[in-house]
Amino acid sequence: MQTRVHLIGAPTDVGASVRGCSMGPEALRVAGIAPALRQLGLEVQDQGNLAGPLALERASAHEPHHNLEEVVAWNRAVFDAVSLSLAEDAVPVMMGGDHCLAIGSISAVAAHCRREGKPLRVLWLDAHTDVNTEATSPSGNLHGMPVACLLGRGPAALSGWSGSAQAIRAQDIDFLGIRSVDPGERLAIRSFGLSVYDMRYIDEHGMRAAMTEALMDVDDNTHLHVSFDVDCLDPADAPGVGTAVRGGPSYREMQLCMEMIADTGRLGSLDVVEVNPALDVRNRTAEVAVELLQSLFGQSTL
Ligand code: 4U7
Ligand code: MN
Ligand code: MN
Ligand code: MN
Repeated sequence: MQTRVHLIGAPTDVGASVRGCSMGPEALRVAGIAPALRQLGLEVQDQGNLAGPLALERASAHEPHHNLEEVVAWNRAVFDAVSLSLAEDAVPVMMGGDHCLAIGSISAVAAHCRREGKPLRVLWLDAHTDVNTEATSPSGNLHGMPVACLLGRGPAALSGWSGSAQAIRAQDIDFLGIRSVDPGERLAIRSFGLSVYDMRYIDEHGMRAAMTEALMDVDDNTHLHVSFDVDCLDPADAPGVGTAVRGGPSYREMQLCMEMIADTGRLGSLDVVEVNPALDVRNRTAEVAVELLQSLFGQSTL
């Protein structure tokens, strides 16, 4: 893995209806994300926050995509920042912010991989599959649709950014920790043939088996992008999230997941999203996220 890490804050909550994850980047800084990674010998540069529009209260509740214009603006900034960081040979860490920012970050990563002729694999750690479309979304919130956008099923304004209609192919992404799937998402999972390691799978086979399979096709040349939605964790460990779902992986299981990713040595870019300090208890969720990132970047006990 490269030793240079760029921390990039994207304080957006325009993709969510529960406000507050716009405070996420600062919560991660207060939890010590930069020193925690420096301790591992990484060269860490905090680039501060990107700028973008606020989630304004307006009569948008009936639009099919809430705050579409704002989500586009944020993602343009994210796309540019991630592109630049990858061109400088660093590992960009997008500190969210809500999960809509993965549209911009993964589109930039996909474009980079295409230029470099590198295979891309995406690991989506989340309670949700985020593969809703305008037609299936129960909420209209774009943080529930980034995967659909990346697979070429989003609104035109959020499509084609990587230089191809689909930023990623269905076989390039694996989901882990899933326990909340909307009816329309279930159909999308089947029709795309998405690889989903849901909580039942983890219960029956264990985190080790699930991760071994999810990481199977990662080779020496692979760029691995991890999109870490902190609501993947059990809400007992990570209460500061807007869309909590009971029954997530334990703290230990999540540590193993991160350690196994670190073992590949292929981590090329990362999103850490959906930390919502307004709902948190004494910044516990950001602290847990930082501890997990230490494992993701290679910390081991012995
Ligand atoms: B997150 C939801 F209906 N599926 O689309 C939706 F349950 O980025 C939740 O994973 C989406 O936190 C959660 O609104 C988005 C809902
Ligand atoms: Mn989620
Ligand atoms: Mn797979
Ligand atoms: Mn998500």
